[in-house]
Amino acid sequence: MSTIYWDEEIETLPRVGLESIQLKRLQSLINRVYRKVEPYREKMIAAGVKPEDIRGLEDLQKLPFTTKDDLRENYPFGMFTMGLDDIVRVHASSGTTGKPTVVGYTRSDIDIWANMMARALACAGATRGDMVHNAYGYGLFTGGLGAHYGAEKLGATVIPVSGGNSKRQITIMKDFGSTILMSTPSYALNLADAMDHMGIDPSSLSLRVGIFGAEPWSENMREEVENKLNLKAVDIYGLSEVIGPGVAQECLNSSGGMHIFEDHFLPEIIDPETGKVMAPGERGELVFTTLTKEAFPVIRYRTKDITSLHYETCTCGRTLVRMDKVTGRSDDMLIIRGVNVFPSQVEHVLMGIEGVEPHYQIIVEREGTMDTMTVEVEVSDSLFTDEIKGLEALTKRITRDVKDILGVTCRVKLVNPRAIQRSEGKAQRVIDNRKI
Ligand code: DLL
Repeated sequence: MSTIYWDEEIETLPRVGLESIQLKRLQSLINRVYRKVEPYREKMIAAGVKPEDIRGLEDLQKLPFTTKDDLRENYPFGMFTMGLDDIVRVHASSGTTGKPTVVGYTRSDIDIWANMMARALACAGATRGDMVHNAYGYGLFTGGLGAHYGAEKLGATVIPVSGGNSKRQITIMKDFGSTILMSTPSYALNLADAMDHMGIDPSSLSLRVGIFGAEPWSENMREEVENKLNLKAVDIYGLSEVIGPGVAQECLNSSGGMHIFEDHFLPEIIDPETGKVMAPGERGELVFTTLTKEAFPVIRYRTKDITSLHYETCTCGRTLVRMDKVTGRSDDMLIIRGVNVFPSQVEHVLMGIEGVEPHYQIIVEREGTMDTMTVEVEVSDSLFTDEIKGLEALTKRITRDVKDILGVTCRVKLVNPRAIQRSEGKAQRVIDNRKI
């Protein structure tokens, strides 16, 4: 097996071959789910669709969507296709509102997941010789265990360090010779900060690749992390409802975008308003149907993540479709005085300005009937100790750039280095006080 592919045969298959595998798997899935999961059957009956109506991949569009609300209404195990005897693991995604979403895996699901993660790691350039420093959180979150099983499957050596205790992480990185860092991009920056404090030069470590995901991060943030940690940073995407991490992975010498492991996860892009399927290249909401999962398959699951799909063969040789970086979630989109703002756009503006640190928060408030947006951002040590003039100029520059690029007026608050709370997992970028 070549090191750049975990499964070359499937990853470079001409698309007609791939589509024929997808169709067979889709038909068998719909049959099984119709028989075994009442909420799916009821929705299909209401929509007037029967399993035998799925004759081609385009017939997928006849099926109703599944949303997080469907999963919540059937909390905790109501959407499983089988009894708990055959379920060997559950995970849950922390719901910020309402109940969490619970997902279940059979032994075969765990195997498929490990394979997908091994494919993701190979796609990111990992080999058996790597020392994988896994700083995704272990627990109900799928990041830690998902990455762990995949790295073991690949035959690499895993350090199951989980999130937190950054100083200890750096000592381990140094002593064990970690070559691949897996964490959220925001936690990777915390590690870079801690390294700086400890007076450790990242080029004295063995890190060569960072596999970062679980939250949106901009191209400017990529540059920042690459420079601060002296590694090549690639993006990994996934969500618990679909399997966890390892749904899509950016390849090391990417021509842009993350390869979706389409023989297992069938993607569509829809207009979030109308539900209409959009053409390749158009931006919209990503929807997934899982083709091989046993315990907890999903049909047309609306992720709320905004991206687009590209079907041209990649320079790496993979024929698997590529999804663009996720710019945000449709439910993360802030509407400030009528203007749509994604936190990632604010990040893009901030990271393009010298002296600004990659640590920020957006605070949204309502004053009377007016919504206000305050961007709180850390500035570098040197700037903070400089005269006031420099800070004033920087405040003006950020306000102007946000206005010019996003079309919205914001307040800017420059804060001391390390004033903004650090995350060990996913960073909280937005504090929306309007809801309270
Ligand atoms: O975050 C799974 C994961 C773990 C992915 C580790 C990558 C690495 P959930 O907690 O269910 O699962 O959150 C899923 O996180 O719908 C996106 O909104 C966001 N997300 C995940 N990966 C990315 C990414 C894991 N690369 C939700 N870019 C998804 C942007 C991402 N957003």
